[in-house]
Amino acid sequence: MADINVGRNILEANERLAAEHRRRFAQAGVKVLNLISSPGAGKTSLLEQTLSRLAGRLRCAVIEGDIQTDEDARRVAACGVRAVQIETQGACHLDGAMLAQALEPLDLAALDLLIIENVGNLVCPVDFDLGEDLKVAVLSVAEGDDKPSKYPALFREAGVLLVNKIDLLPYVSCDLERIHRTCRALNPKQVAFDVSCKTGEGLPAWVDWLESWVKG
Ligand SMILES: Nc1nc2c(ncn2[C@@H]2O[C@H](COP(=O)(O)OP(=O)(O)OP(=O)(O)O)[C@@H](O)[C@H]2O)c(=O)[nH]1
Ligand SMILES: [Mg+2]
Repeated sequence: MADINVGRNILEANERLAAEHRRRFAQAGVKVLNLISSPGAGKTSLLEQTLSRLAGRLRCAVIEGDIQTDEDARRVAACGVRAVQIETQGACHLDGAMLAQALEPLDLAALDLLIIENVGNLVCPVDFDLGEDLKVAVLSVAEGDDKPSKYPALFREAGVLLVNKIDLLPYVSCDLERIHRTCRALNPKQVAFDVSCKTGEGLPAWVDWLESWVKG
């Protein structure tokens, strides 16, 4: 019983921080994405591909969440975009307190779009609101078409679904239509894109949608 209360207190404290972050983002006029997937689905690859296509169109920055290393922040910085790394030292998700620290060096008013790459995990990041405008779920076809039904919370809450690695479809057993059918049932308003960060297929449609969403 005590454990349950501790869990509730942690989530309530996070909700308060998320509300503060949300107010701050709105005041600065910056749109914020929370990018969530299991490890290796392609979040950083998607950032590399998206940010290079958005150069000169939107002013972007990235916050990278990883358990350890600043490898992903260095990959993003190589695209010419400001990246702040959070190393959670074991925590399997980002929370509002970690985000507050990562926001310190950023001038939010000088940005159009802030993308937060969460720690690779299909479950825990969904419970921790970061004050974002939109959750974006990334699922790679190599993970299996049963993932949206087995881990429904993310696919219910995400406003956008990106199904990545479609270049691998000939080599893996994945019913793409099953993924879309399950996600449509969980969230009928969800916008979906099938993409490959390796071949570039599907990425222009996603990037155009993102630009319109930020400017809209
Ligand atoms: N074939 C193929 N490989 C891809 C694609 N996108 C990413 N990869 C590969 O998948 C691996 C993981 O990609 P990352 O972008 O690092 O994945 P991530 O989700 O950021 O991983 P974590 O940050 O560790 O959770 C890398 O070896 C990428 O080159 C794709 O569309 N097709
Ligand atoms: Mg990554």
